[in-house]
Amino acid sequence: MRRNRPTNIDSYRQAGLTDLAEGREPGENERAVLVGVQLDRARRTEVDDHLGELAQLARTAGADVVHQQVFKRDKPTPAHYIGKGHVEQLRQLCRESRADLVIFDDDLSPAQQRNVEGVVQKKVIDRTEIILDIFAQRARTKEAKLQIELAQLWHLLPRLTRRWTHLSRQPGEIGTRGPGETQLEMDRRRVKERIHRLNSEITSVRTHRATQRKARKKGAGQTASLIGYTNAGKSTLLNALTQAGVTVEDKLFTTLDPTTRKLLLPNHQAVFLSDTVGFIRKLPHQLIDSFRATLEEVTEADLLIHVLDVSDPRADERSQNVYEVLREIGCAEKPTITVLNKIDRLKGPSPVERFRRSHLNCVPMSAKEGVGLDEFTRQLERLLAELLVMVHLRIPQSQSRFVSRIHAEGNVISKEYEGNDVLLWAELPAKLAAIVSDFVED
Ligand SMILES: Nc1nc2c(ncn2[C@@H]2O[C@H](COP(=O)(O)OP(=O)(O)OP(=O)(O)O)[C@@H](O)[C@H]2O)c(=O)[nH]1
Ligand SMILES: [Mg+2]
Repeated sequence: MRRNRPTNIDSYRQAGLTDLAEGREPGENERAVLVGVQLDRARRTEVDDHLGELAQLARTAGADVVHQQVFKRDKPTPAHYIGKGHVEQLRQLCRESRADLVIFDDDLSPAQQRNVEGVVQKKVIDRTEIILDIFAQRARTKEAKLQIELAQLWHLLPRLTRRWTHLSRQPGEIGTRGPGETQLEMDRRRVKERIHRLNSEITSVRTHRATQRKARKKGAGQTASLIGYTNAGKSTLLNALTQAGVTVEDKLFTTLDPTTRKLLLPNHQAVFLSDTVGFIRKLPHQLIDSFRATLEEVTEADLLIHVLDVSDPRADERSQNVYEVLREIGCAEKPTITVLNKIDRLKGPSPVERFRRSHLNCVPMSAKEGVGLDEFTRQLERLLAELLVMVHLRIPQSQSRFVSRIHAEGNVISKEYEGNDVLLWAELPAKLAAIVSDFVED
């Protein structure tokens, strides 16, 4: 969001509006007014907390927050979201605080966005756009860059269309054909072509990643993904466990690209730990779609490590947000360890017991100070040992005690006899699978 660093959205959509920012030296941060809306029965504290997170997002994107405003409304209006009177008020506010842009905590429709921009005469963006902007700034690898550009273009497409059509009145009227419309068609076509090209580039990068993942799987060892709300301490934990040297910062979305490190457990079992992109309340859909490849680390993992910042007063809501995303990618039922992180920051009554009641396999921890790592490793060993793995076995009759044990502790999928051998397909706890590994059939 710094001037002179146009994002894709900026260059396509905001070309005219960025120049409305007067009196700011090049290189200076943009001055932002944040807008929250307290609808009907929403609690004020909740709106304030969400606005606090928006302020963090704005700062992460490189803006200076000069004012935060909450408007009360029974329900949003189709034209301006906050209603015409409030938009006027907003225009005044922007003038007084010499703001360059307005950021809404709620998502605006393309029409609402354009209407508010029309009155306020400042760039207006919503939560989704600011998250997309941060991702665009932070993307480092080719894959992440492709994914974010794709997400931005999907977000742009309806806005591009309507931005131009609002200049015309009725289809067929004077001025609805001609260069404006041709330009629109060309822009739309260009964006669609680019989306198409990005999709095929992403597919080829994905194939490469899938091959890498397969190679890793072959080398045995189970996989676990570190997941959680952004800034919860996932990378700090990965570093504490494996000296991975991943960047840790008190900012949102520090990690975009997955880093995988091997952790050797005390029982000599190896597990591959992947650090992944953080989740956030209302993670834009375009991002979930585009980051599916990155999130595949999560969907393919044998086990999840949910890092939760329990020193955050909104920890319960954060946990729910994480589970919403997990449900969306079909991973909510995976075996999970919940790391109750940042206990060093807890003041007052400890929420640990409360979380233990609502979350499975909890480990209180301070990843930063290395507290709780031993208990975490023990839990990880225990859960990995319980995981079911599919095996194909050929067991000689002389070893039939193993067949009985497999029936008792695992799920037998199929069983056949061949000469003196028993051929089995079965799901077994990893521990038992290791014991019978001599009988694995190729
Ligand atoms: N006090 C305290 N701070 C912590 C702890 N763990 C992490 N932090 C701090 O929390 C901030 C975020 O840590 P990261 O490890 O970057 O968090 P992350 O979950 O990887 O964040 P993203 O990659 O941005 O999603 C940093 O300032 C860390 O130093 C902890 O146990 N205690
Ligand atoms: Mg991180």
